[in-house]
Amino acid sequence: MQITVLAGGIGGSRFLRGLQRALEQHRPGSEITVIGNTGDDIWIHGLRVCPDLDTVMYTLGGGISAERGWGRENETFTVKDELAAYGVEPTWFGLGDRDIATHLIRTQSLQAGYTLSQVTQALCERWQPGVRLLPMSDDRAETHVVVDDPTGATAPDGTPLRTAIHFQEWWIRYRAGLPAHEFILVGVDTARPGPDVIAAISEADLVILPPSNPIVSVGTILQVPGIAEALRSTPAPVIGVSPIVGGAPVRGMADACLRTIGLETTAAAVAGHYGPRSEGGFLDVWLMDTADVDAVDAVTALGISARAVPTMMTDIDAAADLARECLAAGDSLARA
Ligand code: FO1
Repeated sequence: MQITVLAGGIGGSRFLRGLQRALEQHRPGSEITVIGNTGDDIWIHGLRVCPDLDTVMYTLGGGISAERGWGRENETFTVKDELAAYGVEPTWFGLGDRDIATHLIRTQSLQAGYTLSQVTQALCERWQPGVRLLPMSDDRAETHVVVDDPTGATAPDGTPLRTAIHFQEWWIRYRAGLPAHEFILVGVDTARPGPDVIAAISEADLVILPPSNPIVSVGTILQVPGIAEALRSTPAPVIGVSPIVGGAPVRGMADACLRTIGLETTAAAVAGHYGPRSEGGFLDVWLMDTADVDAVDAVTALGISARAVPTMMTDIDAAADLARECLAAGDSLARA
């Protein structure tokens, strides 16, 4: 069975670990292709950092920091502290010493002319994540956030001046606490889907939208020209899992992202945002947590089949149970 997952960082990676476990038990020989979000990518001290690709690679490769959910286990931040001692900005980004090796190889390889897809494949040779990890694009497409100027600068008429900061600065330095007026995917107009990305969606037996951030992770992937169209038209069932449980994001700050585009922080609102396949949207089935069982009717009324199942991935077994629910939902559609 060929399964394609559009994934962001921590939530998507945790889901993927469960999916691997579920497939080992129920569909051995299946293959997973992950289309990874590269909108979070950033140049830091001359190094190209790809947070969501690395989070998937480290999590599935066994190198992730379980405590943080990102970066390496047994990490130290000596270089970061030394840079700060020189007064070099940014000091807000958690650049780990072990992590720097990944960024050095990636940066040197990109500068030698290799594509991000080729570099990612080479890095995965070491980590053996057990999935095919495809960047959504080999072209630069970075999420920037339009905010009121953090210094409080105003125009002559007293209105706050707006500025665009990199998503990582908004997310890490400001903890998504600066009201975001808009997300802009810089470079997306000329970005092309990475090699094999469209085929991974069109030729899949099942496509899953895991509980990643629907705006700045899955939403970013869907903005790369050609990808949304491929998802709308794939013959494969498309199953989504709500990242919102009981009116709050399970992790991260997706609520701040939903607010920016005027969506309420509910499982049903996110389902509506993705939309039903039958009306040009992306979802055949929407899995929400049992805490949101009351929203099943509202989502069904949108034209999306909805189920309430346990979605809290408290450990790999729980993630595997959730993955099995996705497989079952896909089966029920494939037979239909
Ligand atoms: N997240 C943080 O909250 N603080 C950090 O200092 C931080 C550093 C970092 C370094 C490398 C990396 O791959 C991820 C890192 N993240 C950090 C997580 C990252 O900002 C998020 O995982 C995604 O970009 C948003 O999902």
